[in-house]
Amino acid sequence: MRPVSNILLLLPLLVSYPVRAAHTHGKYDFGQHAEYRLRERHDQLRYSTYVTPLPLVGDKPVLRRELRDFYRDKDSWTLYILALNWIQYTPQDSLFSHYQLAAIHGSPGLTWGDVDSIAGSENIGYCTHVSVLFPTWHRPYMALYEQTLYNLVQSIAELWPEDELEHWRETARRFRIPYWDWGRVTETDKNVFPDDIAGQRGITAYGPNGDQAIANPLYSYIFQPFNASIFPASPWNTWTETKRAPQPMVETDAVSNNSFVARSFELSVETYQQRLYNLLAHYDNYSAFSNEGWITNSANFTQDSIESLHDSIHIAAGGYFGHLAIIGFSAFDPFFWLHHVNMDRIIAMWQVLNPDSFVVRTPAVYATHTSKAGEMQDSTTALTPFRQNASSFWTSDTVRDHEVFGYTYEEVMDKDRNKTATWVNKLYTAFSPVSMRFGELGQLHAVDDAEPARLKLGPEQLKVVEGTAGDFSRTMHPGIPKELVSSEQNFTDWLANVRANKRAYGCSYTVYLFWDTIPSDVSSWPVAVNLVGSLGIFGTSEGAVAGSSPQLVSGVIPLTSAIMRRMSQGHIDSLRKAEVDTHLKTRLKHGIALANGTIVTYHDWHQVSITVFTSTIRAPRKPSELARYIHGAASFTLPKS
Ligand SMILES: *[C@@H]1O[C@H](CO)[C@@H](O)[C@H](O)[C@H]1NC(C)=O
Ligand SMILES: *[C@@H]1O[C@H](CO)[C@@H](O)[C@H](O)[C@H]1NC(C)=O
Ligand SMILES: *[C@@H]1O[C@H](CO)[C@@H](O)[C@H](O)[C@H]1NC(C)=O
Ligand SMILES: *[C@@H]1O[C@H](CO)[C@@H](O)[C@H](O)[C@H]1NC(C)=O
Ligand SMILES: *[C@@H]1O[C@H](CO)[C@@H](O)[C@H](O)[C@H]1NC(C)=O
Ligand SMILES: *[C@@H]1O[C@H](CO)[C@@H](O)[C@H](O)[C@H]1NC(C)=O
Ligand SMILES: *[C@@H]1O[C@H](CO)[C@@H](O)[C@H](O)[C@H]1NC(C)=O
Ligand SMILES: *[C@@H]1O[C@H](CO)[C@@H](O)[C@H](O)[C@H]1NC(C)=O
Ligand SMILES: [Cu+2]
Repeated sequence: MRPVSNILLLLPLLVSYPVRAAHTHGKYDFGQHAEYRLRERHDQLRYSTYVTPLPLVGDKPVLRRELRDFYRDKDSWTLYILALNWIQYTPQDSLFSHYQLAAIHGSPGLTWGDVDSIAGSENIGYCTHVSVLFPTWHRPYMALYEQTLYNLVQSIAELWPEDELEHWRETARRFRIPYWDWGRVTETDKNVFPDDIAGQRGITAYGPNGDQAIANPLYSYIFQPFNASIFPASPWNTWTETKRAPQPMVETDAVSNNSFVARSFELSVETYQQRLYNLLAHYDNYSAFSNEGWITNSANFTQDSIESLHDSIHIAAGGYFGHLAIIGFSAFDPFFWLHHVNMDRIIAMWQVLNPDSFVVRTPAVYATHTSKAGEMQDSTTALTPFRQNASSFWTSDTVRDHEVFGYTYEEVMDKDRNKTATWVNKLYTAFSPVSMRFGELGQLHAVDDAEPARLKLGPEQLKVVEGTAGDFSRTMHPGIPKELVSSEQNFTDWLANVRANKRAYGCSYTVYLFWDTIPSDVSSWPVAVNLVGSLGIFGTSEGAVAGSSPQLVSGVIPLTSAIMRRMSQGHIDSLRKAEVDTHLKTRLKHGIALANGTIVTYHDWHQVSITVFTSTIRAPRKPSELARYIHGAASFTLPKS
């Protein structure tokens, strides 16, 4: 798009690569000649800011894989790490640097690819939130990122010696970006958050120029160079790299605590998995599923949304003060991309299950770089700044089928409802009475007639579902008699519906539920052993001033698994509604913490309400069928203190 003279192509010769002295590990050194070739290739990208489909392999779209599976494929991993490291160390003035790709999303509000801002939106990103375009806008965004890495990977593969070239070229052709499934629980992958992969600052990377110590591109992004003025406040304007759960919290020399993040995911995967299962099984309307805007006519049973669940993951992975927990800073953290590719996979799964429901005309709640709040959005709205060609931007209609970009996911590759449903049952029922049902049917290992032949989950995954895996003590509750949980193949599902004002505090915040006592030290809340669940809300400073209208959003904290654990510990005798309600009323405590670790006193709870909702759910009769909502009723609203 941007006219570039040939002279510019010579510039790379003169560019030197800043490696910050403060960091002992840095950029992979490909060698002088190779660096030049790569830089030249990377710079050629600026001829086009189109997002284009990646080449198929064997006439088929290529699978995007889960981070931990991808990690075990050592050569693909090598190419991925080298390409990530390269874009992170590409100077920030390049359109295809990690910095500028991330800046499309939020801060500092750059104009990308000459797609200009409207007046008043100069300082905000292009991303759409609380919007029917939330799922579809991020699809070409991830594709642009994938295409950038893919192009680099093709060039990096060329740097190996002649006798290895064919192998590396073949590996490169199959390159697609990985995703992080934060709902995945297996015995081999003990950490839901892959602390073992992302937790060390430095790693040894293999490459065409041998093994080298480099900065781990999944640990942080180190700004190139750091510009304090893009961050309005302390501590971010003192931090030269992205951080997760930084300790000591606001100090300039704070260090990410990835093991804290890992611990909080270990405790919360139970609620994330129940939310995900419910979203896939019970939400059949795109408007309710797609975003967290409180759709007033939405039933009490569909108060959650994929966007709200996505917010919770962001805030948990960022921790107090972490970049991921702040909407405008989040894309700088390398985990943003892994999380959003997973979001895209979940959305693709939902689409296979609900092929007929999609974007309907709805007004935008928030402004973006190119659009005003209140503007109507529909399936033909341009998803800026992602161009399809010289005359068109991608739209929700043109990205409706993800395969248009040349990738797919194992769970949706056949676009067969029964196969996708089977995957949902296999992957996300470890903390649901649904797994009891499968255990009873003896169908965990049985190959259903509709089961995809490719379904090859290891025995370790199934063991978890059976509740026999030693380390997963929070897993489904061995020893609870089935009669106490379900009758006529139905079971009762408990949810806490949370309605809140996104603008209440001018920053992100989290609603927490605990059993019995609220821990006094707020920094321990995400990892408290008596945590029932939490709901993270991506707050905005917009309209935080008095008199501005509230932006109501809704989300859900599932309670069923926590109640069953309570029962297995002897606190409740049965799952009869009256008994459980009494227990919840007297023993469930709730608190709110802001992203900066401030506890909100009840006096300052603005427009936050938590209502317990119970429903009767029909368990599936076979693995290719999902649980079904039958009826439900609001039980009671939690008192403020
Ligand atoms: C730093 O960021 C500010 C705000 O975006 C911008 O105006 C300024 O030009 C940047 N400085 C440098 C050296 O890039
Ligand atoms: C990091 O988090 C872990 C797990 O919660 C905790 O045990 C450890 O003390 C924390 N480290 C620091 C430096 O805060
Ligand atoms: C949803 O629950 C609220 C109480 O929290 C109740 O007032 C309302 O009638 C319920 N709506 C529906 C559609 O059942
Ligand atoms: C989904 O809900 C929206 C908003 O309430 C409505 O306009 C649309 O018709 C519904 N879609 C389907 C497929 O029912
Ligand atoms: C650009 O893409 C649109 C939408 O698919 C298509 O209708 C149009 O013909 C294309 N234009 C060019 C110049 O290729
Ligand atoms: C999916 O399963 C249902 C029954 O559970 C069956 O009627 C239907 O034919 C299956 N569809 C496909 C495409 O296999
Ligand atoms: C169980 O589910 C069936 C529908 O599948 C329904 O007819 C029946 O009333 C439910 N039983 C109870 C106790 O809710
Ligand atoms: C935390 O954020 C709130 C709202 O922005 C602010 O009022 C409060 O002073 C902050 N507290 C700390 C310790 O930074
Ligand atoms: Cu996000």
